[in-house]
Amino acid sequence: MKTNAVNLIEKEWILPGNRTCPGCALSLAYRHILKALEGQCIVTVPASCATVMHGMYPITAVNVPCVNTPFASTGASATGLVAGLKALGRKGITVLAFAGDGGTHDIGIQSLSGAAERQYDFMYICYDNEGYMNTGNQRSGSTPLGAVSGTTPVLGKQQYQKDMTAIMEAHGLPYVATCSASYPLDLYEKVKKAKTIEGTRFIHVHTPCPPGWLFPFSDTIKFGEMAVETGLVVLYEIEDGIFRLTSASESLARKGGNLQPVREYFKSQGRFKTITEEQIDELQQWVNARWKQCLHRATNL
Ligand SMILES: Cc1ncc(C[n+]2csc(CCOP(=O)(O)OP(=O)(O)O)c2C)c(N)n1
Ligand code: SF4
Repeated sequence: MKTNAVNLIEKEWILPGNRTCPGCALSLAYRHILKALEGQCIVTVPASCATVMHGMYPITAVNVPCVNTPFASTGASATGLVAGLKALGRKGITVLAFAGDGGTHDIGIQSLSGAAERQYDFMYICYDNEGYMNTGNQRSGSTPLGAVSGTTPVLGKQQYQKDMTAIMEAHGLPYVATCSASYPLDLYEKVKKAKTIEGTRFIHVHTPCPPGWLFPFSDTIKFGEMAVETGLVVLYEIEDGIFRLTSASESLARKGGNLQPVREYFKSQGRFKTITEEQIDELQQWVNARWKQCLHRATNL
């Protein structure tokens, strides 16, 4: 039976009173990830908003064992945990690496790539708030073209986002997927599926961030949905090379494949205050071309 809001597991592994901002999509995503793993995991987390959420020893808001690892070594830390569990003969525990886009697309990419190439048996989930948010929003490899940040303060970022999921797919992984915190049941189902697969599994989760993106705290879900409805984020999974659109992206494709224009998404966030009409047009063309490729690749339409 498909999971819905009524039959979703009730137990919580994220306790009340954590230190994320109001409207934080990272905490919403993490809540559903831990539900899907039923708490049977050891997490390794590099410096990030997720570390802040875990809290300072001996007080924590997250009821699973966690290693705080240096920024560049999340992949290496995960391989160590896998080796440790193997040496102890412990089975049924997922090693989960949970890192931001700065810790994944940029600073942690070499240790992640090495671990994935060796096919270590762990799940890596990157929550993507499109910047180094814990330190006040510096630009990352995943910050969108045109976004103003602490390190792109005047003109906004001049480069496109790095497609981390495509990079991980190129490692020949048994499972890669994209998700959005605005579609938590899709995320939940994907983590549940990934839990049963052996080898390195990579899941990328889009997690809007109100203080970094400069929109009201109450609009987190709306912006996550807009990203999917415009095709800026496409929800899919690739299992043993088979590409499937899922959730809202699958529905959009089935209803004729018409995306919402991207303009409103950019115009309603403070971080895009300097974006030009040319950049919006460029981004629209980029989205259209990528969506066409996805429709072409999808095996489930
Ligand atoms: C080697 C190293 N460099 C810089 C820092 C400072 N630092 C801590 S968290 C952080 C931002 C992390 O960004 P990201 O991985 O995107 O996660 P987010 O904060 O957005 O959750 C930085 C730069 C650090 N802890 N270690
Ligand atoms: S800065 Fe953004 S990602 Fe970090 S805790 Fe606040 S809302 Fe969440």
